[in-house]
Amino acid sequence: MILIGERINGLFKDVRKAIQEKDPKPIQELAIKQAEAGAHYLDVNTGPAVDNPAEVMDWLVEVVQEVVDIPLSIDAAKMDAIEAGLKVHKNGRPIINSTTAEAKMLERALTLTKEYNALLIGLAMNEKGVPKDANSRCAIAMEIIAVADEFGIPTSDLFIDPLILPVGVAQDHAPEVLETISQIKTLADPPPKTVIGLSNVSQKAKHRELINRIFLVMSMGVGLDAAIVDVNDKDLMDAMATAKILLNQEIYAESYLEMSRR
Ligand code: THG
Repeated sequence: MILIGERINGLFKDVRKAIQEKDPKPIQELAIKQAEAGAHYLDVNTGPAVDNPAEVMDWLVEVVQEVVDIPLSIDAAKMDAIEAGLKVHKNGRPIINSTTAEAKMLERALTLTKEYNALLIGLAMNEKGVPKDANSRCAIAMEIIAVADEFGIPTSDLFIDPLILPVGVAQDHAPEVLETISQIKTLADPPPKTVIGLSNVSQKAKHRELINRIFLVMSMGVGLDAAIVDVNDKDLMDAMATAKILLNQEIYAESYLEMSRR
């Protein structure tokens, strides 16, 4: 499993406050804590409440790179903000998070993917929004895969995100997302990777950690490759380690859980 740490996101109050006060400290502490917990990438998102997202993204990326040397997932709704992050990114290959299948945005994202030797997350949504059923999500994924291929981007550099929504808002989407994850693998050879923003599933719900944990292992069971998660949630990480054993992705030993922790 490719782990992308979710915590540096302006959706979180502490991060929003640090951004407003231009205080690098809390952000750098979160970066170190997630890298130490085993994150392979750190997602970096300014949050929706800033009026100069490109400037803030530039600052966030610089601040994070002062303390960790893992690559970043540059997460923004506006491609200008993503490009600002890519310009200053220096550790390995960044992830562009993300593009929809909307033609203009997709072309710009693919151009940046090439220019910065990045990986790209393509969302299973277009100008009309997120469809419910797996077949429609896969059809959109296929469009992204086809255009990426025209741009000469290897499918293995592409992540498809079926977009999981809060279970309290769109419960009927959850099984469709699982079905999408399993079908994506049949769309191309080699197939693209799959990724989800796990914590979306439990937003506004009461038993957040339990819901996250169960949906992660269900998604792993249908072939999920990567997830944007709270890598500091110990029960979540234990559930993941156990799922890897049961999926025969790691060799079982009595001490597998201790070995998975660091
Ligand atoms: N797909 C892709 N990227 C994504 C998402 C996705 N990036 C953002 C998001 N979804 C994944 N990251 C988060 C981060 C935080 C939360 C959910 C998903 C979250 N935050 C608390 C909340 O909103 O209730 C913050 C509250 C607090 O301050 O504690 O739930 O799907 N490609």
